[in-house]
Amino acid sequence: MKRPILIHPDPRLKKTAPPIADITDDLRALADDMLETMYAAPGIGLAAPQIGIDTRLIVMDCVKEEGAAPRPLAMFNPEVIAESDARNVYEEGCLSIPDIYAEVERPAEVTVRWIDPSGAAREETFDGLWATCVQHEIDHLDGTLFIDYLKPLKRQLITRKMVKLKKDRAREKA
Ligand code: K1U
Ligand code: ZN
Repeated sequence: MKRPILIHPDPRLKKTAPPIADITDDLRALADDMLETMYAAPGIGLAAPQIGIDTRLIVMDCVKEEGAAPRPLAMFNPEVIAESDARNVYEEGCLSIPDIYAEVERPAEVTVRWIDPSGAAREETFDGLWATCVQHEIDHLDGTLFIDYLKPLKRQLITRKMVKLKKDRAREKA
């Protein structure tokens, strides 16, 4: 089932989500809903707080090549356990901040540990877009948005735009 995505500003996007104790069938179904929501958006990642769920679950699939097999990942309690000194700048977007893109600098490579839907512990080193995306998604679990890395004035301008967008959308619905 596709879920509605929260738009910034929203207090639910600014919280630190608590860890998951057990991978239940309900959480596996939530991961499936998040993947469906992400692909439909379309996007390459999604974090549970973006659909108003206060828990440490992210999904992503950064396969971009036309005709390549998809690689959906659902990560419970993901954590960065190592990062490269080398940095990478990528123009990021966010499904909670539609149509806004800005350059953000982050570690070029990160090693992430997480629990997969079967309950198994996994570890992998990501680079390129995968590294950017997994850091962006883990940030969501800690209440951080990519605009938090921008200068305050730019962040304020974007926030004002989003307030207007939300008002316009609410008016269209009424
Ligand atoms: O977390 C999110 O809001 C999802 C976000 C992930 C992300 C994008 C770019 C850099 C870092 C993290 C998105 O998916 S925004 C949409 C997007 O990037 C995209 C949409 C369609 C095709 C390809 C990319
Ligand atoms: Zn985002």
